Amino acid sequence: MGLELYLDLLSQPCRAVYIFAKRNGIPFELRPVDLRKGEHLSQGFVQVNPLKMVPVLKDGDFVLTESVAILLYLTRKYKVPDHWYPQDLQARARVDEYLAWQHTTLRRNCLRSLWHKVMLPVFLGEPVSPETLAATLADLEATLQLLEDKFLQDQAFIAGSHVSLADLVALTELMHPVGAGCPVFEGRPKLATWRQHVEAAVGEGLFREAHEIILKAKDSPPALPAVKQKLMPRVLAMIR
Ligand code: GTX
Repeated sequence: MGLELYLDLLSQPCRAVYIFAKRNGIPFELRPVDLRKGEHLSQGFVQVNPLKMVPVLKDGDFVLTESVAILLYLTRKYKVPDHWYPQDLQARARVDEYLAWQHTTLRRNCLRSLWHKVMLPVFLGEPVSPETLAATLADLEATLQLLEDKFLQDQAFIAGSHVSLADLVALTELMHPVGAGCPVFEGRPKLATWRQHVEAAVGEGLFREAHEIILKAKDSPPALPAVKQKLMPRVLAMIR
């Protein structure tokens, strides 16, 4: 059996892995896992990943979780262009720096903005107080500012003049609040130009295809009560 990727493109880490594999012509079998149906909690999936999360890579008997580890595995196993994870010591360190920073900052705030603005009220039928939503969106704004000032500065891409894993991870993160209808790029010309550069480097068709689901997240039908009961504690733990 070749490479298998267990993904739901609703999830940002899954979109980064999917786009990276497709863009680099890495052959894989897609194993779709529908989070909104709770498929990641099924016995079959738990045998693959006891953490009950996507993305998961399976390469024969080797199973790997965590999107950053998966992306690095793919860059090392396949001959992908150097710019994704440059050999140059300091350019690579810039990519590592962003990948280490994003988990608890940009990713967290993008995830929270999607769930507080759209998924909790629409999909799980749980209203969010205006104060909570305002605080979430303020946190998002503060991290966007850091992305611009500290990581992007006046460069075309986070690691300099070429697109890297850092840009792919960052832009897939920003598409969460975009999917929730947040005006992430409005009044931020630097970020908007960077977005165009990253989309062009990734391929606009592939980028659009990977993000179709998140751009329609607002139209998610309400969860069935049994699914809601299973998902609710996990979602709350994830976005606290
Ligand atoms: N650090 C991990 C990575 O980068 O791979 C994080 C992976 C992760 O958070 N996966 C989420 C998951 O599988 C998907 S993204 C959030 C979508 C939540 C939808 C829940 C219905 N979460 C499933 C879970 O925790 O139940």
